[in-house]
Amino acid sequence: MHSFIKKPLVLGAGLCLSLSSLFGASELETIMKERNLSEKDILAAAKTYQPSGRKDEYIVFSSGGQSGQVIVYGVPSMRIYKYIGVFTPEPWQGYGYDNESKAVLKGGAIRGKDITWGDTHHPNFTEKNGEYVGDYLFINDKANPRTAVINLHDFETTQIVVNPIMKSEHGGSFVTPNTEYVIEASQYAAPLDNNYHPIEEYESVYRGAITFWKFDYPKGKIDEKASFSLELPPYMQDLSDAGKGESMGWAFTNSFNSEMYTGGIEKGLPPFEAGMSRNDTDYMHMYNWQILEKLAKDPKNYKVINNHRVIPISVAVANNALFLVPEPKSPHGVDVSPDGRYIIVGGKLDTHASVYDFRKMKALIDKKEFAGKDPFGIPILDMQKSLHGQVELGLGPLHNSFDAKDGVVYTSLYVDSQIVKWDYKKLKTLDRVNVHYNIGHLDTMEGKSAKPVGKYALALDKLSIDRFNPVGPLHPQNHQLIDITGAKMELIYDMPIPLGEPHDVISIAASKLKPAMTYKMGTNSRTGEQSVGMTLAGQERIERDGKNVTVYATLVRSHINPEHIEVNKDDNVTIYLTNLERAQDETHGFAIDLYNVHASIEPGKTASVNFKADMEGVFPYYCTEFCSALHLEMMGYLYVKDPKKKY
Ligand code: CUK
Ligand code: CUA
Repeated sequence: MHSFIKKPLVLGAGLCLSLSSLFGASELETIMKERNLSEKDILAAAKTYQPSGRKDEYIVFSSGGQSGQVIVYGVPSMRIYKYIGVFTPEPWQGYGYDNESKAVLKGGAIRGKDITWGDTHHPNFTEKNGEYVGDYLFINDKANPRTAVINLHDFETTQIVVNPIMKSEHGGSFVTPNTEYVIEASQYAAPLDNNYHPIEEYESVYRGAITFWKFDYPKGKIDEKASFSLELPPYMQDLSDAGKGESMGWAFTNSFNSEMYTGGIEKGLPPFEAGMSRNDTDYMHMYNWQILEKLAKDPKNYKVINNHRVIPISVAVANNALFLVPEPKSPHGVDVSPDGRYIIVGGKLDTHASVYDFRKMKALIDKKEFAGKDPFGIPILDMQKSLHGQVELGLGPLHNSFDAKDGVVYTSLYVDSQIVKWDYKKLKTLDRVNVHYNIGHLDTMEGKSAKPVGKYALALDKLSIDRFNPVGPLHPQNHQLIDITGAKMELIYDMPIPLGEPHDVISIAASKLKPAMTYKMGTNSRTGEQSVGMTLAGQERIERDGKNVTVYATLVRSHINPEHIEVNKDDNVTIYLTNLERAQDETHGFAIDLYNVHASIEPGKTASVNFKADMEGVFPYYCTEFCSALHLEMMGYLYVKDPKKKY
């Protein structure tokens, strides 16, 4: 430590500075000694620390796992900026409490049942020519097959669509290069209809599927009617990726139960895990959505299941739109290279990553040279003839993310707890770094786009074990930041994630995001349109129509108008709340005590709350954001009178 102070410190930018000329050398030395910090630690801190007011260069959108939310944080600081309510009510944002967001969550109800949680996995941006646009984000719910649209104009969820045929999914939400479709692949095979079918019908009735959600860009919404699906064998489809560049029009989906094993541990049969990993290979599905989209226009090419168009396997095969390629058993991630030529597959139970060459696969298809057919008549390409090559990376390769440097990719090793840097063209490993512990996904900056930046890698570690202060048996997960600019990868930050299992992240240059600071006055943020309840100063009023009471209220520092609302017991009360502020960050909240009512009203927004006044009494209401020195005075009273009683 002593020698470090005398030695010149080499800073990240290659700048050579004598430390003693920068700081009181003795003070830094003392802190380093007291906190037991090495020179490497000081460098890591310098690479990640943001002085107050300094902005991050990249913004990361992370799945919030079982919380059903999306987490937004910055790189390199790893500071968390926001949790976005997506599949789950979120009180701070009024998400699931005001009428506008209730309508969004209602879109996620399944067969009439409200679902109040989600298992979010893969966030993805809208794309243009395979590059991230940064105006919308999609994320899937594995548990309850759903896809959500988040408008990055205000970082609010504006739509949830329910998959009409799947009972489980995983390979969502992958976006085609010009956001033509958002791809959602099923996971556990199940009947596509909603009826009971015994497991004996597994091969005849249970199915996988790919749904192509049509994104209506001008509306910023998924068009459910224009969306369709492709039927697939019951192979337990997994992750997916859309082709780009020379593989434009194609998409790729892994699977892990080509055995079509149906379990039965309770009857003394081998468990699923054994039966599903018997074969040496499983299948990568390769399908052409440009052909399928044309097929879906003609009723003779599809069947209708639950009011949704589904193209049968046989139709896809007859039109050269569906093929299988063997891949090492129980694969996981499938990632298309930035130029679209190579497809990299990680095999959980294999030490290799397999690099497929789309050009070779396409040539086999064009020549109709197949190695065979699966039981459903799908042509199978020869594995060796499809491969560019395989590289031994280590134990449990899962996911891949690309570098700006041609041919360079980073792969997570779940079992080895490492990230490997390697060259998928020259088929050789370059470097490896330990992570803590059991990494799932990883991400390099814009690393899954057609123009990866690289620069930093994020390791999304499933276990943190001993990395943080203990907080009970349920440990936080660990997102680690790695500097990948040099020849050696350097771990520079650990961030505990206290919210679900954040499977996957996607990163974007902060400069590409252009969020609004306030709303146009009277905006219903979930539709983007002017609210019917927009109320300007002087328009505040209470209207009664039989038992329906509608309040048109405004909020501005530091009062709510009106300050007294009187209704009869069992009235149906709707309160429109317009925040008249034009200054940024002057959000007002609105709560009615004891009535389970809350809303967040950002400047310009109109939100509404609705409740049945079924409790008699006096109920204070107030602003829940500390918005001014007279914030506590920003209040009023709701009076609920029983019309049958004399007071
Ligand atoms: S999955 Cu979790 S580590 Cu859902 Cu993308 Cu691979
Ligand atoms: Cu408005 Cu506190």
